[in-house]
Amino acid sequence: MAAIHHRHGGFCRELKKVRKGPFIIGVAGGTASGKSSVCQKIIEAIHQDPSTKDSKIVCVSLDNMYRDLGPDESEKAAQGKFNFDHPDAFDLNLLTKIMKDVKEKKSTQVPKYDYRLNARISGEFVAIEPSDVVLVEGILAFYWPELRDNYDMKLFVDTDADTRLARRVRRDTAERGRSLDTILNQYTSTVKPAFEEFCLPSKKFADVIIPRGADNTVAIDLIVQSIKDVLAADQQLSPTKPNAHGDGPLPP
Ligand code: UZR
Ligand code: MG
Repeated sequence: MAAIHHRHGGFCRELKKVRKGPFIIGVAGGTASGKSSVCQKIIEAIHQDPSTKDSKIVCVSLDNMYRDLGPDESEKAAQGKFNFDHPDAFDLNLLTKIMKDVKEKKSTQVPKYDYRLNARISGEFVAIEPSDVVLVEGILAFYWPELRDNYDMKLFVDTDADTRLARRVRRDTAERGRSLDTILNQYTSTVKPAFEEFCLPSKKFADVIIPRGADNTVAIDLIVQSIKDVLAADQQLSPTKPNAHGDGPLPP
């Protein structure tokens, strides 16, 4: 975090920790805890505030980072028997590459994913442009140290398991074309055990735990305020970048 000091009546800037790339926020939590909604609310709040509306903020979802499955695995997935909640289901190479691009403020591409087919949509990508703030959300966003170590802030969305299961049932029937039976089988056989084995232990890495997810407007407001503080500090420390009001850089 940057600290700005006045010395000898002049303007002296002292950088305690230099952060060259974007401000990266990891957002973890169990399935259907409200991770995407929390990210959406943060993005909306930053866009709505006149002082930060021109800042670039983007969300990268680990849901798009599942690896391609082999024929046997695809067959299992179609029957609701493939474990998508295990770290092995993800493409760690892709994750690492996207993280590297994001950190270096390079444009990058994230594959599109189809939950109905349990597969990436071949040749279709979402472009991620260089941004000032990057949210990285997913059940296992804190799991791999090589990913976790990039975050400047870590949020864990902590919603009760019964609330999450109720939401998951609604979402998977409405949006992912699943039967109630498949959802409940998958939940008890893989989703819940993997949550307890891989996701829940990663809560200890969180800086902020958000109970009740996106309903927790007080927590979201506090987080948004600290992101605005970071953007304002970056603005003052970046001599070439005009701020949201179009003002020039500060005098040396
Ligand atoms: P969130 N998932 C699928 O259901 N199908 C897929 O093809 C890929 C992922 C599920 C995954 C996990 N588990 O629980 C959930 N299963 O998506 C993570 N089974 O997404 O964090 O939005 O709930
Ligand atoms: Mg999600």
